[in-house]
Amino acid sequence: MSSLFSSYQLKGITLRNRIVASPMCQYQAVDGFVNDWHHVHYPMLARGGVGLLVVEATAVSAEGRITPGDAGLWADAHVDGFKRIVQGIKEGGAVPGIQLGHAGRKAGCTPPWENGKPLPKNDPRAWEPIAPSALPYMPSEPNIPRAMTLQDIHRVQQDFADAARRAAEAGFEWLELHFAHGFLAQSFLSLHANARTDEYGGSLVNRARFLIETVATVRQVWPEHLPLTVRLGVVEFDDGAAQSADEAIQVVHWLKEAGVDLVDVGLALSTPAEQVPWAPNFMVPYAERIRVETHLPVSTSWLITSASEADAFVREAKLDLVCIARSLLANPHWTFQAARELKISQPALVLPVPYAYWLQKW
Ligand code: 536
Repeated sequence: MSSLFSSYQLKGITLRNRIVASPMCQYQAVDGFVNDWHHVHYPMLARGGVGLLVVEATAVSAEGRITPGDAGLWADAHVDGFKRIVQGIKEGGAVPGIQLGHAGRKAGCTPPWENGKPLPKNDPRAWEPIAPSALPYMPSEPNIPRAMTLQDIHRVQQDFADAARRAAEAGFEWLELHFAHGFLAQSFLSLHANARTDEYGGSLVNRARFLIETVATVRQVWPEHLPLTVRLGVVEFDDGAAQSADEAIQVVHWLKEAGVDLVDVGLALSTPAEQVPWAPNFMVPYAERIRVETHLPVSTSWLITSASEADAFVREAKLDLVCIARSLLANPHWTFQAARELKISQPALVLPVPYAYWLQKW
């Protein structure tokens, strides 16, 4: 039986345990370039003992940034900074992963601790977002995006592939495409954002086309032996919640055919009218449903904080991997404490030698 501290293999990659450091935006980059903030932050999380560490949402193009501080991989010059991060993560014993994204109509905002709203048009840092249709996310804060032409669609798909190639060059071994949270890919799926009348709008297969084609394009450049995963928003918590969850099953089947190896089960967040039922572990049942009905491995995040519950989700085959986010910011050694709590006999396995030595009799 698998448990939280069993190793896990997907394609040619083996994780030391089932704990994933979930991607968490830092908004500390400058022109997409990572810096000392990231060079300390990521190795610290890796040393804490996680099996997989997924670096924050990294923009595939400058206009795809959520904020001016997003990390980016839209230029070859960005690669070197990530090489150093990859090295630090590996030295910490974790597998280095990265999430690639494009924020679509949610691009061009201030960081959430300023107000998270669109930069005013007259701000020198502002830019015009692009989206499936010219529909803003916030009716009250109009930041009307430009509707993408077919040429834009194909260019952004190529941007995803180019960024994936750079991620592989930097040494990342696990790729997650951001298809959630109302960002570009999710907004193609959502009727709240997509009013297109061409082959990228209307029916479910048309609304899923951008996602499926993007996976297929990335799969061509991302090494075959390395996992290609997506974070998919599988439920829109609005009046259509049941329908969006049913549709997600079909979309996952298509993504699987296109080459996806694992789905991280996330939220759609495509409309400010959402009513998310925040509660401990609330996304786990959705992940389990995707796993049972599509036979793809799954992970999920969102208010999973207890080691014994995380362990039970793996033992009961509800999740293959458990993503931990804010608990790891609160305590980068959450994994070590989880190992103690679960009475794992060799906690040294999840600690660097100098920490393991001093903590062994502690
Ligand atoms: C959703 N967010 C997701 C982001 C960036 C900002 C916020 C992303 O996927 N890049 C979120 C809601 C509540 C708590 C944490 C994250």
